[in-house]
Amino acid sequence: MRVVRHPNVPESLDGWSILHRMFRFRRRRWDALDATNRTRIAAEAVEFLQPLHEDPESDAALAQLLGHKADLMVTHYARSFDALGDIQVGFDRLALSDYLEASASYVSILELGLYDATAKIHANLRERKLKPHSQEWNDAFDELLREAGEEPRSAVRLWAKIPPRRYACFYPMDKKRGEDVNWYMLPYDERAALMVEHGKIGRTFHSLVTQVISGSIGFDDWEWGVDLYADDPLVFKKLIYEMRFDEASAKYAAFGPFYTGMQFSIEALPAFLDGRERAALLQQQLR
Ligand code: 76R
Repeated sequence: MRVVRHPNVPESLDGWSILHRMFRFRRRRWDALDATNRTRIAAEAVEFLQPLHEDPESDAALAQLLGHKADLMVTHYARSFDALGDIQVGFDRLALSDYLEASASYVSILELGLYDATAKIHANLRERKLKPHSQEWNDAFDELLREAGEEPRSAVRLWAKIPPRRYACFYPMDKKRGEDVNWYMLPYDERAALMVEHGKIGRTFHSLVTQVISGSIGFDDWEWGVDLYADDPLVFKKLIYEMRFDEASAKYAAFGPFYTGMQFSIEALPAFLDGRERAALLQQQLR
């Protein structure tokens, strides 16, 4: 997408369109249903969600949430907002929707921040003495950005499926824009240096947590969505606490509501709805 590249703005690589939906589950009403209807309604939902999970063009994942904010989080990945729209309508058409009440949602696009690469691109174009925002400058910019996006590591992360780890934590966040403390008024190099520090702390948790950062400026009420996935929920507490001391978070971050819970496979949806043994949920391995 051609836009005027301002040297103060870090570029990003953009991947999946993401829709998070949180629902309250009307368990007492569900339990009042007879077994035939429960089986039929649950099977219809599985039949809708499983192909979205298996399709390379999309993904869908479920998590049982803890606490009063919601009982079920449905995460959808798609290639476009249009496709997310179709998925939203399709889900709402399921008979299961009679037993769900939307309590929150979040719209974002998976992003890889490019503080480092953007600075390098601007330096490269300055060296080549291209006139800023001329046709040649724009073309060279697009070319360098495309190269960054084609790096195998980036390409994989932009279109990776929802991490199949048992514990999930989602929260939206902002970088502060206060009168005194304003991330967006910091010089580029300072922000870049803070992000390097942020990345260093993050990487000490590399194998313990899988993070998915999605940008939501212009789409939703906060600026980023943060999804964390781990095999042990304590990892979230340790990681997020540690980051609180890092300047990028300590001084500049503001957080929205946190949603925490356990992912389970789509095949295990009937077991979740019926409130069957936890073992039945786990038996269906996430993949
Ligand atoms: O993508 C990368 O791995 C490169 C380094 C990196 C960037 C650019 C990175 C690494 N993050 C980046 C960007 Mn992050 N991240 C958060 C939070 O709770 C808090 O205090 C903040 C919420 C966590 C827990 C986290 C974890 N990160 C961002 C951005 C965009 C900012 C911008 O563009 O201004 C936000 C909002 C954000 C927030 N980050 C990592 C992690 C972890 C664990 C890593 C290392 C990943 C790994 O190596 O596996």
